[in-house]
Amino acid sequence: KVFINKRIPETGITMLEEAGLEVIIPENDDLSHEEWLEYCKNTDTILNVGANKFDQEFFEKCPNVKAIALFSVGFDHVDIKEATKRNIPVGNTPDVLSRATSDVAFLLMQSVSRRASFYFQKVKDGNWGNFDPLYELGQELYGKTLGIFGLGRIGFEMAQKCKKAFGMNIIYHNRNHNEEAEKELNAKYVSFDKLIEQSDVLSIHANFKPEKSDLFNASVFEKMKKNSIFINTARGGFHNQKDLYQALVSGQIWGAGLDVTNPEPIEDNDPILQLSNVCVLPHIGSATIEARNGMARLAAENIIAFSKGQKMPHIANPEVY
Ligand code: 8YV
Repeated sequence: KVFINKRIPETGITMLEEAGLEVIIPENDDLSHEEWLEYCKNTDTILNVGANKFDQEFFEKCPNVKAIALFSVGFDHVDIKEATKRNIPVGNTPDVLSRATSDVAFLLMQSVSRRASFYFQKVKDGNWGNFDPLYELGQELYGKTLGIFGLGRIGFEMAQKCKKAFGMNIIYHNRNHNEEAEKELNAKYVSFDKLIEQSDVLSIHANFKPEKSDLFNASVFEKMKKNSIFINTARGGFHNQKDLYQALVSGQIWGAGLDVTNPEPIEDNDPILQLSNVCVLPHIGSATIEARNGMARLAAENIIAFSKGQKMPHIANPEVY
């Protein structure tokens, strides 16, 4: 039995059924936390869509769970230590969404640099405006410096696009050196301080961990360039949204593009939504037909491997083996 809390692309469901597994998808797939827990208690194998928390409470209340396959690459919502301690493999969906997510980072960068969402809103409001040589001008990105925080698969794709499209210089800060990026993209490893001081566009592509909460806060925005654009398509927890708002209003930085917010969904009255130098999207990084099909396939592969007593091929806690 596999419990899936929300309908995923048919490819994944067909794979599971053809492997002889019984798939349980609730009619109403907008479950409350309690309803979700109730389903989890009665299943041993879970394919999970979204950011439901697999925390101490979960593991205590659902002692029958034997495997978790996430429909996401990120696993910051899972207590990985606890899962590993309990011998539970946690699968994820890397690679298949790297292009789509980096596309959104690239799109936000361009939208902000040319004020696209602001202008689109004006047109929709029936406010085309008169030609004004000085009004809300954008800035070009050619030859500027892209700083990547967390240069893994998604960061690499973003760096590659920016290099090709705008000839941008790439600097990055990461746990380890990324030799491929250094060789192919001439990317330069720099300290965190240098990253924030030198970037014209700063884009986050790291895995989120609680100790990284609010890493991008007032003291960081203060050190960034006045013309800089802040892009976050990773997790909203990385930035302090109030500090970001202040930095944007005071002109400490030039603009921001967010596909992830803090909290999610963003509050309707968040003043950041009123700013002309901001573009906010509702966490659509992986929202393409191609990426979501790939995610469904990888999650199904993980469940099928587990059901056969094999190692999950895409695993967030390989140490479980
Ligand atoms: C998912 C994501 O859409 O993969 C991730 O980590 O953030 C997105 O691709 C989201 O987590 C829903 O499962």
